[in-house]
Amino acid sequence: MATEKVRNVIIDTDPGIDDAMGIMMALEAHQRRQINIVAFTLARGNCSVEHGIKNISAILSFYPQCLEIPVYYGSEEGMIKEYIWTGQKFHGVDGFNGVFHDRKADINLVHDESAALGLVNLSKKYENLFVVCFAPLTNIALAMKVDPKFAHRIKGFYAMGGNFNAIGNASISGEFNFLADPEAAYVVLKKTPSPIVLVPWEICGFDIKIPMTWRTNVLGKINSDKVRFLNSIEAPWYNGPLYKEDWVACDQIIMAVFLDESCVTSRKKYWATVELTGEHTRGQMVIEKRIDCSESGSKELRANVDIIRTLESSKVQTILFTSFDNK
Ligand SMILES: [Ca+2]
Repeated sequence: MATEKVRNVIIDTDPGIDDAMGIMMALEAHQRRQINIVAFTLARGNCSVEHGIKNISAILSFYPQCLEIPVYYGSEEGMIKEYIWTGQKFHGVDGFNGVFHDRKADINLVHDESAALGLVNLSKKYENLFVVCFAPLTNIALAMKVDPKFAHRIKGFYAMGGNFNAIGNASISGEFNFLADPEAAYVVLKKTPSPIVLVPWEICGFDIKIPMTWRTNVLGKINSDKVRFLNSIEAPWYNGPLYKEDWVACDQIIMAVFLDESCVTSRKKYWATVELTGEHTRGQMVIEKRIDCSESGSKELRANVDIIRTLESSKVQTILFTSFDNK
């Protein structure tokens, strides 16, 4: 039996709280040689890129063996319009809920090349390369614009973003990553040569049922400085309106899918785009559900998203737990 080649991966992130756990899951898998992280590219979203650099430095401080992984500055603004966050900033002033910590590391920050150009150049350097997107898609869209062949060299894109039933979290029908830069999401969906594996907001916010008691009493009780750090930055959310009986996890879920797709119980390919001008619906993902585009479809309506519809919660919990439980 041929052994599967280790997948190379770039993680595009706006390092907020759920990003932090998703990144650590990836770093744990990197140390196990399950995957090979070739770079982090930073985008503005949950926090500014400047805060993002501090946050990824804090995350990487737990992984001194991984400090050679390059970190690229990404765009501090959207493709066209500046996203104005009208509600309270969900990830706090700095992306980590403003929680005090003194974690930092001497990261391998790339000063002379932007994230978009980094994506293009790394795609020429590495085969079997995947991109996992935790952020607004600005860097990815710019890379696709700069080099039309870029996306063709990527073996697969995975992203948390958009919505399946027009339910929003950052507006009535806008999911945060897509709403923060709808033009970027539009470009990425238009230009991707193969369907992007997408975990939409509804899975994270409603459909996956991971009890808060499991998050705090099982995952949260793993005896590890990394888990205690993740607990500390997430804890301020627990008194808010979003967290009731079930935990809300976003970027962790797409990372779980990337690490072990056996947690997926149903998925379907669609043609989708993004609303750019609606008074209430800017940023909403619009999906062609009338026609089956999953196999062929017309040229305009070829499948460009592979939407995860259901996951086996217990399997996702196992992926999360075993990421951090190194016994
Ligand atoms: Ca994120």
